Formats: sequence, structure tokens, C-alpha cells
Amino acid sequence: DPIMKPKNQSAGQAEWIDVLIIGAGFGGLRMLQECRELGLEAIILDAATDLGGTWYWNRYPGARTDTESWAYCFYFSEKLNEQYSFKERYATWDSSLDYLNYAADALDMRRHMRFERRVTTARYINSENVWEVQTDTGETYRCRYLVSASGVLSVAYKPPFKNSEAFNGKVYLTANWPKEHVDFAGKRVAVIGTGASGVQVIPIIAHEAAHVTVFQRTPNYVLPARNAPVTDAQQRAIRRDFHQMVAQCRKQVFAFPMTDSKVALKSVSPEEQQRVLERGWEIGGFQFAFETFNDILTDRESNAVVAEFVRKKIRAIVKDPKTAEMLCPDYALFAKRPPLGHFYFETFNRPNVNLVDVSDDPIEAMTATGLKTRTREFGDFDAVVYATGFDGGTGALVKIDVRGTNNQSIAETWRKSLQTQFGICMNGFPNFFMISGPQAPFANTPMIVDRAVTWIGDCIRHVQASGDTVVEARAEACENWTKFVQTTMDMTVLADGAGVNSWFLGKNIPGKLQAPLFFFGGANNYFIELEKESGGGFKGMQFR
Ligand code: N01
Repeated sequence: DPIMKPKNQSAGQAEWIDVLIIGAGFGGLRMLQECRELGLEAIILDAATDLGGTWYWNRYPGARTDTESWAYCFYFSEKLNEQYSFKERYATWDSSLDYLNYAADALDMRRHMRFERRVTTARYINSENVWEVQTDTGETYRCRYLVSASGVLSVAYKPPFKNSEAFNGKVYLTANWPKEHVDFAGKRVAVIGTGASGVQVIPIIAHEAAHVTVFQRTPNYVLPARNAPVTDAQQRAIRRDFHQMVAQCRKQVFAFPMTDSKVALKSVSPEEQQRVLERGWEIGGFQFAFETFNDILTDRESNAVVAEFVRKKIRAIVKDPKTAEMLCPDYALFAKRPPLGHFYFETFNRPNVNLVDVSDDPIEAMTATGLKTRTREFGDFDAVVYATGFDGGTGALVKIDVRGTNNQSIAETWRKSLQTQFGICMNGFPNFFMISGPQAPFANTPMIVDRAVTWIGDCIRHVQASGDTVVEARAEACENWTKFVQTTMDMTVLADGAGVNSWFLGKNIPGKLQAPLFFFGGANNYFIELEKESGGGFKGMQFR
């Protein structure tokens, strides 16, 4: 074994494994591959019945990526992707699941995965320098390294409305959608929530249902996705240009396959601004925000021009002026995460769809036939769909009782303050790594995952080369990273999210610590920071 099992391992039935990975999504699978390269024995535990992570749970109609499918993949093997055909510009949930299954089979990963086991506790045993991990099935594992790939958005949030059990119809959560087909034909449906999940599910349900009532608290800048099938010629180009695509993503602020504009909106005439924005709108996707101008996220005046451009589009698409105004956001574009839409605004022109603004009249309770706001009652629904978000960033690890060197829990620690080194590791939690942990960038997830994992791999190699057994982030390094996360966030309009319930700041969960959950100083800059740290001999880490 490359790692010596601790001599006095006496934990009865505890099973020894070098690396225990929590979660069988993109992060977990990528980490498994890295462990192979490190020559370490690893297993993945997951609560689901199969792999997929986000794409296992979020199987609601319309669920798909907001990143081009050919850039939402594993990057370590050109061969793996050469043999795969990406079907559409944005992969549907089942296509994403298909890709992950294809990769797991092609790389013979499945035998390292154990399903229907939810990790309940993880305890660091100082005297032995091991982690002891328990599952809800009563299993105990001991490992040298504990890696959390438990997801950025894996704990669904359902608002605690009064009488929540009172509703006699069907209740669905987009984030925990049933595997069986849900038939909305002829049904009257209420959808609560207009974030990225609501924006994707609403147009599809509206096509099928007799009637849809959308309950909106905050409108969103929904950008046109402009989805399309991948043609044979495009498929050939995707294979040919694989390395350029990866290099391009690594240079882009959100790690997308696009090239950031070098032109400030402010530096061109109003006519040129409109011409460039029109072109971006037609191309669709996040190209609208990044390939057009380079100051939309950082300059409030430039941002206001683009925000007004989007509002004009909404007013042009939505025929009923009152509904159009309700759908127009009035905060900075990107203060909340703008979703990509697939005929979202057009859906409100359908005779079977109506929009209810609950911003000043909050939903308070469920009733037998529907729900009640402070002043009104809405009934006669066959189904209520909650698209009400997640306890993002920290939620999954808070649910597990993770305890570090002084028996301190992650949940307690994060209630008071959130401090990490690169969103990957923490002081007081040795030999513990997070993939896409809080304070890592929010960006094209597989890209962030890939870079975090290679950094973790390098860090473990460093431990092994030095003959040490323990690696832990220095407190000072975590403080510095946290300051950098805050300073860079304050340089962008994302800081305005404080006023609009942005989940990026923990604002959507009552009682949650309010702090930036992500590094918004650019994925490209994040990659440079990681390179500096590993290339410089991991000065922010202590080894023993
Ligand atoms: O969740 P959200 P989401 N009464 O928190 C509303 C990713 N994602 O699942 O805005 C009434 O954004 C809430 O209102 P408000 C993506 O990163 C990606 O949609 O807080 N409404 C909001 O409208 C995204 O950012 C894809 O005022 C209530 C909605 O519920 C992240 O996941 C697809 C309420 C929640 O929106 C989260 O998106 C889907 C209440 N009491 C998701 N409580 C891709 O395309 C909450 N709301 C890749």
C-alpha cells in the first residue's frame, strides 16, 4: 500500500481506505481518477442509488446545463471525449447523466462506488491521524484523506410555510424530482420560485398543463440560451479543437468556452453599445455578458445600460404590459445569478399561464387546495412545484457532523465565520479537502473541480514526498484568502446581491451566516493563485 495503515487501527469493523470521497457527481468521479494516478485506494460513498450528483437529483423537465455541453465534461482525457457525441449546445439532465455514466464505465470506476449510504459523521482522530466516517447504514470507515465532493447545490430549501401538510394535491421539489414520469396534462399547477430551476421548468410544464400559476418574489434577468443541436461539422470541430477549448476556458472569468471582451462599454458610443449587445443577445448564453463588454460586472453605469437593454427585450417579448413590468428586474444584472432561459418570457404570453407577484404579499401557508399569501388565497391546484432553491455552498457539509482536531464541528465553525484556503481546505481540519467548497469560484463546475482536484493531488504528492502524514491549511492563509474573497467581491456588482436575497451570499436561508460563498475574482485568476501556491511549495499549508 502506498499509505501504511495505522498500526494500532483497532476500530472493530471499520474498513480501511486511503481516500474516502463523499459524493458521486463530477467532483467525486474526477477525484477517483486522481487517486488512481496517485496510486491510492479510494471509494466513493453516495446517498443516491446511482452516480450523477446534481444530475441524479435534479431531473425535473427542462433541467439542463447553462454551459456549452462540450465544455461541461472531464478534461484529463482527450480520448474519452473523442468517443462521445455531445447532442445539444446545452446538455439536458439526462444527457449529463449519460456522459457521467459513459465516463464511469469507460474508466471502470463503478466498482469503487457504494450507493444508498449517506455519510452522517466524520471525525478526525488526532492520536492516529485518521478520519473515521460513519454512514446511515451503520458502516464505519477509516481513511487517511477525506474528500468532500458533496456538491455546491445539493441540499434543497423548502420554505417552512404554515400547514405545509395541508395541501391535498401533489407536491414536487425541482431539486428532488421523482424518477417516474410526472404527467401534468390537464392539471392546474402552481410553481413557486423563479430562479434558474423555476425558469427552466415553467415553460415545459406550461406546454402540458391546463393552467400554470407562477408565484414570483424577485424577477430575474433571464438571458436567451439559444439552444440548438450539435451538427456533425460542429462535432468534428469540438474533437479537433479540444485542447484550445480547455485553454480558452482556463482563461475566462467563469471558465466558460468563450473569450472575454477587451472593450469597455463606456468606451464606445451608445449606438455601438446597442449594436454589440444586439449581437450578443442573438448569440445567446453567457456570451451576452462576457463577449460583449468587459465592464458589465464591475462598473455600475455600464451594468445599468445592459440591464435596461434586457428590460427592453422583456417588454418587447411579453405582450401584457403589466406582466412585462412584473418580470422586469430593477437591481444590477448579476446581483443575482442570471439564468439562461428557453422561451421563458414567451411563456407568459400563453393563455394558460399567469404571474403572481408575492414580493409585498408573501406566501404564508398551504391550504387543502393551494396556498395563502398575507392577503389572498389561491386554490384549485392539482400540484404545487417548489423551485425554491438550495442551502448552497456550505449546506451539504453542515448536514454531516464533521469534526476536526479539537472536536469542533464544521457546522458550528461556519455559523460563526467562514474561512478556507482556496475553498479547498481549512485550518483545524487536517487531511480534509473540499472539491467546489465554499470560497472556491462559482463558475463552470467541471473546470473548477478539475483544477481543485489536480491541486489536491499535488498537495498529497507533497505530503508523500516529504515523508509526512498530515497536511493542514495554516490559519493565516485562510484569513488571507477570506479577505481576498471579500475584497474581490466588493469590486463587482455581485455585492449588490445583499439587497436581493442572493444565495451567493447565504441570503436565501434564514439564520445562515451572511458571507460570500464564492470567489468572484475570476476563475482564471483562481487557477493562477492555485499554481502559485503549489509551485511555491505550499507555503499556506503546514505538513507534519
Ligand atoms: O434556486 P434560487 P434555483 N416565497 O435560489 C424563490 C443553479 N442552477 O434552484 O429570488 C416565494 O436561485 C426565490 O425568490 P427570491 C444556479 O446556479 C443551475 O432556481 O429569493 N418565493 C427564487 O425565485 C442557480 O443560481 C441550473 O426572492 C420563494 C427561487 O425561489 C442555483 O442553482 C438550473 C420563497 C429560488 O431560486 C439555484 O437555482 C437550476 C418563498 N418563501 C439551478 N423562497 C442550470 O441551468 C424562495 N423563493 C445549470
